[in-house]
Amino acid sequence: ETNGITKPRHKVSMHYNSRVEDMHFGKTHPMKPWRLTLTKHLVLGYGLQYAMDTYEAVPAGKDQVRAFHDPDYVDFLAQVSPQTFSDLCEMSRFQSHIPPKHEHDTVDLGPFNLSTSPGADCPVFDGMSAYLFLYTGATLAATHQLTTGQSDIAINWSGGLHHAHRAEASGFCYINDIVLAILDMLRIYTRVLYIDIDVHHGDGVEEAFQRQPRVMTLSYHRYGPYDDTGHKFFPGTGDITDVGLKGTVGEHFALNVPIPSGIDDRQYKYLFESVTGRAIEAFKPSAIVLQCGADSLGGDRLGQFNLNIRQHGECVAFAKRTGLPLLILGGGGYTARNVARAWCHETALATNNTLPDTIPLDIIPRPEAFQTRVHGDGKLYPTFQRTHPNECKDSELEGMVKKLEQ
Ligand code: V1S
Ligand code: CA
Ligand code: ZN
Repeated sequence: ETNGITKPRHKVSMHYNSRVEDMHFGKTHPMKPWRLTLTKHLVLGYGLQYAMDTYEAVPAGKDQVRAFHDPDYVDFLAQVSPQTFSDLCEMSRFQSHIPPKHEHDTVDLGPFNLSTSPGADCPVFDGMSAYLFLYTGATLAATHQLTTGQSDIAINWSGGLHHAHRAEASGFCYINDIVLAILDMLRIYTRVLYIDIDVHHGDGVEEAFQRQPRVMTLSYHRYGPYDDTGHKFFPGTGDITDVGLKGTVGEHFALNVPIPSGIDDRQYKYLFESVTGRAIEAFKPSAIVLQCGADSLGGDRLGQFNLNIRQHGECVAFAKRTGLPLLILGGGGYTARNVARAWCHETALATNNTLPDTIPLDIIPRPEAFQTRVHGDGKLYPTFQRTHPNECKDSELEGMVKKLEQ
């Protein structure tokens, strides 16, 4: 025992490489790898490293990434930098991947939906190639720990990038580490359940396994009609009627739970536990992958839900109670201090520890990130002020659960 932190009976491993922290997507870009620095500070500050094995991740190999992605795309990602981008774009085999320009496009897109224009969703930035192969390497190492029976739960907070497609970056995601992990798991496990609590639809993972009855994908996300700016909430897919590719053996092995803005803890608990519970009963998975995007928390810069950290964590606790091999991944999350709080809390849950609400400010490197009133008063579990009016009606949520049961 150290710091009151104890080792659980089951084995937990965390996979990480601090080099991902130095990456900058761009000044105005919401994705801040610095949130991973803050997460590390909390995890180490509370002493959770004594409750699990920690591994320094190494980059994934190109061959491993090709298990899902297009070989030209993998070559491009392996070589791309702000310096090489325009030369690579000139090469003929990459030209065919340039998307047609749309009259509403605000940024110039190169091949594979990549861009060097400021404000692009998937910018090309310094060190990007190293970053992509590192977060993927961490996920594959975590997966290997599970499939070889060395861990019961394996964690990679730098992974969970669910929007990437076979030959296209999308929504801050370049390599779909989740798809690669599930493909690896299918060698060992008969059926894999993928659960996605990021506020966005897990479209890349769903699409990759739309014909695969051994993988069930289940995403909870903000979804709704066009807003006043004429946009849908990104990526605009994941309606309740979307249940996998019709007419294939994969039909009915995708589930989508589209949710209006402002959902609270009680309503989310009801939805998550009824739908996930029934999915587990019907599908009988042999392992679970949980994408823990923290942009479903209240106060997120992009998200529109009102979840508190404890309810976000309840989803992890629910998956853990199945006792199945569990891969825990990060994902979105754009209010860095709250991302760090949630993922530290969930690391504690994975290792059967309970943490005091008072953050050990005296021993973490950047206490001011959590200390001031606007930064949450030095607490691990602040109550978020509601920022989005609750548009969820209990009766409609009940109707949704009934619809999904069929
Ligand atoms: N919402 C949102 C949002 N904000 C941005 C953005 C803002 C500033 C920048 F400098 C660059 C990008 N992009 C978006 C979304 C993508 C959200 C991705 C979520 C990822 C995840 O959390 O699920 C997993 C890590 N993109 C759009 O809304 C698309 C556009 C429609 C608007 C933005 N422009 C840049 C492209 C087209
Ligand atoms: Ca989701
Ligand atoms: Zn998201």
